[in-house]
Amino acid sequence: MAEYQLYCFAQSGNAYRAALMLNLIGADWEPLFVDFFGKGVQRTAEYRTGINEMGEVPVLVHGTKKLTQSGVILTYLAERSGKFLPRGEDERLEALRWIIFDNQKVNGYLGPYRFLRFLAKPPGHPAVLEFLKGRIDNTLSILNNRLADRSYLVGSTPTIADLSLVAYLYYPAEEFGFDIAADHKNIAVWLNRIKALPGWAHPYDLMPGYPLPQ
Ligand SMILES: N[C@@H](CCC(=O)N[C@@H](CS)C(=O)NCC(=O)O)C(=O)O
Repeated sequence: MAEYQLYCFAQSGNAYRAALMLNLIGADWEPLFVDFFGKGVQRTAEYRTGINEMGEVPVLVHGTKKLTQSGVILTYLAERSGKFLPRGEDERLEALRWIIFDNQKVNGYLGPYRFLRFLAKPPGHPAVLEFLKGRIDNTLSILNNRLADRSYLVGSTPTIADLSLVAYLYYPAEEFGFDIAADHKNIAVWLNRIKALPGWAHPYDLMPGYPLPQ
C-alpha cells in the first residue's frame, strides 16, 4: 500500500489540487476512485460516516490521519515535505488569503459552472449559468491582475496558493465554453510556469475516471 491514499476522481478540480501536490513533492501515493457521477458514493451514509462527513472529495488518508478540504491537505503536505510552503508569517497569511478567496470565488464558482454546463443532466438553468459566469469573469480578472507583475501568487517561488488556484484551470476550454488562458494572458503564462514543474500532470492523467462512461 502506498504511503498516502487520495479519494478522488478525474473530473474534480478540487481533488486535482491535492493530487498535483502529491505528484510534485514526489510522494508515494495512490488514488482511490470515488464514483461521484455513477453511484453518487459521496452521498451515501457509509461515505459520510466512514470517509467524510461533509460528503466531499478530496480526502487524503495518511496512516491514521484522514484530512479533507484541499486547503488543509495542501497545508499538511507542505508542512511535512517543506515544499511549496509559504515562508514566514506574512507569506503564510497571504497564501491563506488566496486559498480562501479561491475556494469561495475563483474555483468555487468555476467548478459548479463547469458541472452545470458540461456534466449535469439536465444542464443548469441559463439564469444560474449567467450569474456564475459574471462572477467568474470578475474573479478571473482579479487573478489575472495579481499575476501582472509577479511569477507566482505569493513570494518568488510557487507555493500552495498557486496549487490551489490552478484547480480547474487546465481542463479543456470546451468544458467551460470559454478559454481562460486565451482571455487572460497573465494567467496563461503562470499556468505554463506551473506546468513546467517536474511532476506536473494533467488532471485526466493523474486521477481515475476519465473518460466518463456514456
Ligand atoms: N472546498 C472543498 C470543495 C470540495 C468539493 O466541493 N468537492 C466536490 C467534488 S469536485 C464535492 O465533493 N461535492 C459534493 C457536494 O458538494 O455535495 C475543497 O477544496 O476540498
